[in-house]
Amino acid sequence: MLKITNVIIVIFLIATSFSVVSLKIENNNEKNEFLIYQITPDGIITYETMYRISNNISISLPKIYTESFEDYNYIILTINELESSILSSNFISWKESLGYKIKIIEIMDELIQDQEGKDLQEKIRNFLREYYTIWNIKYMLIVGDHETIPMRYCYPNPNNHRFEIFDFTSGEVPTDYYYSDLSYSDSESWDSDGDGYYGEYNEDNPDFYPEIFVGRIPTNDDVKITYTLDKIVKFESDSSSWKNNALNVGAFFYFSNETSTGLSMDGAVLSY
Ligand SMILES: [Ca+2]
Ligand SMILES: [Ca+2]
Ligand SMILES: [Ca+2]
Repeated sequence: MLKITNVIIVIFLIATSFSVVSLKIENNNEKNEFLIYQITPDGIITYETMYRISNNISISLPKIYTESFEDYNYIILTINELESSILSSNFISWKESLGYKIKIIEIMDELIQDQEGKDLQEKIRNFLREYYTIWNIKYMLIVGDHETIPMRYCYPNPNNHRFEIFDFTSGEVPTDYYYSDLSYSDSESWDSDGDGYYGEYNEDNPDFYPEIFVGRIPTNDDVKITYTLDKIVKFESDSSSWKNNALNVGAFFYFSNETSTGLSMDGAVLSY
């Protein structure tokens, strides 16, 4: 009977606390053994750790329990100096009205700076790798230019590690996709051969399947940032009919009837 009561107390404390919880057990049994649960918005998940607690001992629950209550599916990564330009726009209130849970992260935050990593890019990626499942991150918007928040520089041709500015035969290719494919550590994926050159075809092994979706507003100009974010809001919130008359032209692949000769494509007809 006491065990059941204790389990209920544990669940109650975890569910209502957002800081580290200290739990005091008071009963006369020699020892109690019970499960501690992690509760998420999706329901109750049994945490695999089982604690054995003796009389009148206080335990502090691990950080993971409290952080699991944070749920941010939309991260904005920026620097302190640009945060006000983001807050000046209607972007966050608009996205929240759509149901997104937004958190602004600055690159100097401990969450990033305390990560392992030989450069800022790897620290950012390791932060994302640690938190994308805990917070349910689905989207990250980078606000800042490439010098402020660098891309990962990759070398798809493993025999061309050369970089000369304005030389288009240089082998260096910058990409934010590095922040999107998070499945494995750098040494197991983006630089699996360990030579310090990322994304080499046939030598490194990113899996190219995104865990989160990454975009960027590539400027440090406050006015342009606010303008761009409000423009996105204006576009997304506009439901008028012109949106049904737009064709975004680009490359498309793997359509039906792809191998037919002539101009016939997949048979789709555009209406206007
Ligand atoms: Ca490599
Ligand atoms: Ca290599
Ligand atoms: Ca992946």
